[in-house]
Amino acid sequence: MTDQSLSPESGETPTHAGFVAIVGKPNVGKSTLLNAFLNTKVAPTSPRPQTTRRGVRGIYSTDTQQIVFVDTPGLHKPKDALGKYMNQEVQSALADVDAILWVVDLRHPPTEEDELVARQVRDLPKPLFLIGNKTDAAKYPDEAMQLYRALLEGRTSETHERMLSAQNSPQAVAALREQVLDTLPENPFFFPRGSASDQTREQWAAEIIREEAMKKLREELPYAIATRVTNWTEREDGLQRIEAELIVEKNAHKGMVIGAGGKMLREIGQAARKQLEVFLNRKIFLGLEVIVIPGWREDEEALRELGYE
Ligand SMILES: Nc1nc2c(ncn2[C@@H]2O[C@H](COP(=O)(O)OP(=O)(O)OP(=O)(O)O)[C@@H](O)[C@H]2O)c(=O)[nH]1
Ligand SMILES: [Mg+2]
Repeated sequence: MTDQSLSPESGETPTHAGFVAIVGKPNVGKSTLLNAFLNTKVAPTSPRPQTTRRGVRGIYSTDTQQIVFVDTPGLHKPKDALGKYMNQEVQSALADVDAILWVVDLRHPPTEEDELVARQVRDLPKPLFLIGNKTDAAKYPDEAMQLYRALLEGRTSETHERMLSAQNSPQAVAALREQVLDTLPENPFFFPRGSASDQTREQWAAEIIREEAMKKLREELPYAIATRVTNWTEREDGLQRIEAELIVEKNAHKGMVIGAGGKMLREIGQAARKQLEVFLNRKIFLGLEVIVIPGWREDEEALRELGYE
């Protein structure tokens, strides 16, 4: 039933609302697209694959329509319990949503991982949008698009296509958003108008810190890091004091994250603080600590404790 506190007006106008999953293999630009849809930073993005771990929801509302975008981790062959959790996030998003955006990278032809995604979405009886991303950097976008399209051969349900640059073409992103709005079923709003995400501010800030750590660390380390905010207080003069932990798997990793003379941790902290200040429009004090939870990526209980459940 319509919850009056959530519906825009108690008048006659019917509202349309729905969940829309953004899926695809790692690193194709799903989270960048989500942030572009909302004109703000809801989800972490980085040049490294498997940046997104959790199905983050980003909400876009007009007076009478609401899209709840569900950003998902890149579908891949999982190597550990964390990877399995990430793929389950994709499966549950696909099962629950009203429409699907399948994002592909037009700089390259499809790979096995794209085929894996195609098999998951091809026969779902929901509107599907094939989004060819990174047109700004693609040499043969039309040829690539054709190869991705071929992976959907035999599909019988509603299908749309778009080629765009999530990073550089706000107009194309807005046009796509309009088209997605048109597919929404009649429903009351799921979230209050004005909310941009279902994350708490602590979860969001922890993701920004993890994004900066992922960008700066090398080799296996970006994947062996989790982050959590342990304390957030506001001083009388408005300064926000945020304390957070970077969790690593081994003592040896701890030293690498801290770096010589604390340099690496300082750089991560400065970059994260700058981002947080831009988005919160406030002065921030960010205190970071590195702690070890041995083998957390394989430890179901630790995963739950870190919010991967
Ligand atoms: N040139 C170009 N790069 C882009 C575009 N969209 C995203 N990128 C870059 O692609 C990389 C991956 O972007 P993300 O948004 O993190 O990709 P994702 O699909 O969410 O990745 P996972 O969460 O790891 O699955 C980042 O370096 C982005 O800056 C685009 O339109 N053009
Ligand atoms: Mg992502």
